[in-house]
Amino acid sequence: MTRVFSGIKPTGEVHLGNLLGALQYWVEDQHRADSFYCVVDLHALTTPQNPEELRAKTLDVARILLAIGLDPEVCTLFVQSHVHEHAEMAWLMECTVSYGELRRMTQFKDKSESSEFVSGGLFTYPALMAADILLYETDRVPVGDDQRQHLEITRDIAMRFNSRYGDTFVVPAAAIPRTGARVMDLQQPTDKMSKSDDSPQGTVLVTEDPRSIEKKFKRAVTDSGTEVRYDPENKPGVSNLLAILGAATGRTPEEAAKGYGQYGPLKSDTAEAVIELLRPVQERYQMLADDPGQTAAVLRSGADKAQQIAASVLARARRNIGLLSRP
Ligand code: ATP
Ligand code: LTN
Repeated sequence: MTRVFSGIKPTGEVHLGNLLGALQYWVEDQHRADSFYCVVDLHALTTPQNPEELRAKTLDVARILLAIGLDPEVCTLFVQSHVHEHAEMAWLMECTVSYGELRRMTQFKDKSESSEFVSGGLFTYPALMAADILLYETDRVPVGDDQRQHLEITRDIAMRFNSRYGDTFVVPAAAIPRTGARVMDLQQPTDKMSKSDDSPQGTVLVTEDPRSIEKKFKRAVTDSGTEVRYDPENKPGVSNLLAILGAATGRTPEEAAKGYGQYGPLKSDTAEAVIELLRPVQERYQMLADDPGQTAAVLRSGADKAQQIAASVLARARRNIGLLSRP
């Protein structure tokens, strides 16, 4: 069976970009592949976090993943730091990737330019991500378009390790959806919707109240002119609404554009489609919030299951790279 692995950081709140660009595919994949989904708390540490908030967010993101439809009977859901093999494997990856390769990562450039404190971990972030993926003999990694470069570097690391030290890792493929792959900020439609950027009016949260969602879409920045057409280059605002409407209703943005002559109805229909998409998710989220033990139990058995695989792949990598086994 195909093995799928993906991760989400417990920084900020889960938003519509996460859902349409990645998480909805996780839910689909769990039924056709052996799927591992991870709340990557070690990756969150690459930027300074408040300890209490990080702990709470880690549990909260797991709850949201269950609410959107991940079924712990079918897939494996766990927290990255609960399986210590990730941190250890990351070191082997850091020593396999080159400085030049890391320096070319655009996410590092973007994030480091806008931060006061740039950690060493932010720079070596892709090595930890490669460790996550390679530990599970992953065939396919469903991610949003922004992760394309990180997937490429993971493949390069795997191939280099295999050619230096013998066959050790499965070389994974990216699975990037065509529609919804990059949901943009409603106020700045040339930037991606993001958890950690400070743009509350441009970001729609998965747990957000319907009235507030409606307001945000009503105030979404559109483009000059009045024509409704999918043209991300010249009409980024309208195209983003069409991409969201399409992804929320299972159509392409071009199909979603049909029949609209004005921006107003497009905005209200998009808001309605999003509210309907989120309604059952929010109901389940509330039920899980009322019973925190349920999510904790899922994470405990998820970590046990993940660790069995991670430990055996790490042992193979340690052996092949030449580390002496503990006598
Ligand atoms: P941050 O803003 O802190 O970088 P993020 O919102 O990008 O976080 P992640 O935890 O890094 O979220 O990503 C989880 C998944 O969501 C990834 O597969 C990522 O590609 C996808 N994703 C994130 N933002 C968007 C977006 N605006 N459009 C589509 N997919 C997205
Ligand atoms: N870097 C990713 C999160 C992430 C991930 C992974 C995704 C960490 N490890 C492994 C897929 C597979 C991000 O910023 N969205």
